Amino acid sequence: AAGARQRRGAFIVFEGLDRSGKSTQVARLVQQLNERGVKAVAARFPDRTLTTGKMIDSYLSQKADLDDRAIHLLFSANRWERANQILEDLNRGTTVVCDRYAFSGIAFSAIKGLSWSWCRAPDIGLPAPDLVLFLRISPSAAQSRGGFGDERYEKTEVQQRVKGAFKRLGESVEEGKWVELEADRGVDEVGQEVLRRVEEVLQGAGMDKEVGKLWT
Ligand code: FDM
Ligand code: MG
Repeated sequence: AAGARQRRGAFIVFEGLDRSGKSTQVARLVQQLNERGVKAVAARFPDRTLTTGKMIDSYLSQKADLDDRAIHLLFSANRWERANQILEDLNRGTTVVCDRYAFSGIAFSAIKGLSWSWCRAPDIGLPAPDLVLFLRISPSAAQSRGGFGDERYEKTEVQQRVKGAFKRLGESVEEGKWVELEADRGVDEVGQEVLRRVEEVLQGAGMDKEVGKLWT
């Protein structure tokens, strides 16, 4: 019909604690979609290859210290550096599967005592995910998966508090767009549920609409 536009790709975000299996599920989902003829690419935040990513990397690897607000804004700027690319991909019909996003941004900063609204502000207007898949795992189960490394935040106590912040975030996201999946299961079991949820989104009416803007 006149004016009909090509359906866009879906913006799928994985969130969860460290070691919850996000990276594994992102790679698996992209591969499965491609095998089914659905164009899909992976993304991740922080993207350590970008200009801001280098500074974030030295902060996380504890080579540099930064004020809590400065690092928060860098994480947000890191997303803004990629935002147009994500938008272009989606509008070309490519699905973008992302490992962490603004929800991690708020969760990890809010536990330091920065206010919720201050943490949200710099991410307002970023491309909004069509679906957030939260991989739920207890900090102790996550730790038993091979332990944490030496990066900042890779401590059970921090993960425990972040878990609480994520819970609050989930309650603030539009109905149906935040889905919690039990992650303390086999990769394939989790992956099957992931694929089912994503296919629902891809077949839904949302892909005929413009990409939303976060927190608006
Ligand atoms: N993290 C991640 C933040 O503190 N803010 C953010 O905006 C994002 C995207 O960075 F501990 C934290 C979460 C994690 C660390 O992430 C590095 P990866 O996924 O382990 O690389
Ligand atoms: Mg990590």
